Amino acid sequence: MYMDINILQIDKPIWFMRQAGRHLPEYRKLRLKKGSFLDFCFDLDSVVESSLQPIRRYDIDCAIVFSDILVVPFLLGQKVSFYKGHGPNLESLSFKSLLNLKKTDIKIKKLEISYEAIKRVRTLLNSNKSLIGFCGAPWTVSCYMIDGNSRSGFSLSKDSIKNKKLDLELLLEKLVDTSIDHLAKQYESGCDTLMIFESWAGLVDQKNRKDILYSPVKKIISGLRERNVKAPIIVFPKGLGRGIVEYIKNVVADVYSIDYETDMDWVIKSVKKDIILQGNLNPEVLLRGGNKLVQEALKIKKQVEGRQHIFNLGHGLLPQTPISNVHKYIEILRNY
Ligand code: 1CP
Repeated sequence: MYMDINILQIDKPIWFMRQAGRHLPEYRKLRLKKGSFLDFCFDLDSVVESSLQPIRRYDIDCAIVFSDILVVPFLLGQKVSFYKGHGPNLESLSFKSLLNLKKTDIKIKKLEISYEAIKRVRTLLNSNKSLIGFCGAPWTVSCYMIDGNSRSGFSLSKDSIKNKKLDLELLLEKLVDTSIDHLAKQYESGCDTLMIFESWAGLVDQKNRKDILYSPVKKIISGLRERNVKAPIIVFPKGLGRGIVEYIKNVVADVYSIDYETDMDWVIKSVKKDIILQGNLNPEVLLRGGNKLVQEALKIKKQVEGRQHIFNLGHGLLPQTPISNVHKYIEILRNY
């Protein structure tokens, strides 16, 4: 598919992780029409509408396809449920069963709705806006597959690095293949930019990062390039602190999203000027607003002067964030 634009062709673009869903009243209203979260994710009109809502509200530069990183285990046949207020819950399975999971035609059909939604969003989105497709990085997705939920801090997953590393690596391989397919299909359907969320990078100790974090993500990126996917790829390894610099050296991507706990000044000093960064306002600051928001917005603008940069948060937009704060932040970034 021919794309007019991608995120790197927009001057200092602005968007927010988790901009769709969560804080918008129009999303909550729409969400009420469907029962389970997955029913919502696999309903064409709901996905199209919720992906476009933040663009209509804020006229920001990028839309992200409404979906979730846990559609991948679902696609592999693991039962996934979302309970309101408790987050996701995945069927408890042994490693052997996890490794035996296979894509089923029924599940693939469901995901076709996401790809159809991407085509529809692309036709409805102004041609100067970017459309982002995404998936979770293999380690982060495996954390949910192994532990079933995030309540115990992924103790089983951490334990598998120590005691079942070979099994874990086989699971990561499986997720690499499925993620390449899923991202390539999003690209072919009209996403001009792709993002890989590694929300739980910080759980992996230094000596295992090469095998558990870097290598699977590198394989996804090279697999996509082999399939002629030309979209810029944003990676978001959250929680590495200063380890982000080693990550940048090891994983060649187009953009690195920096989390809110990492000092942007320090990252900028530590990497070459042509490394493109995204982020990293603390979502709490956006939620609270006031003077602190103004100061932080001016600070990030100054920090990235003279660099190519993507304005965003250092993690997802929080559900209680007032809409007026989001408007204020965008206004400062664009006009002050
Ligand atoms: O009923 C609801 O509305 C459920 C809330 C919800 C929403 C709105 C979930 C459940 N997922 C989503 C959408 C979603 N998730 C998007 C698309 C919307 C957008 O970006 O605006 C994206 C990109 C995600 C990504 C995602 N899901 C991540 C990575 C980013 C991050 O926040 O670290 C992770 C870890 C998930 C898992 C997940 N899905 C849902 C929840 C509540 C969680 C977190 C669970 C936990 O760890 O406890």
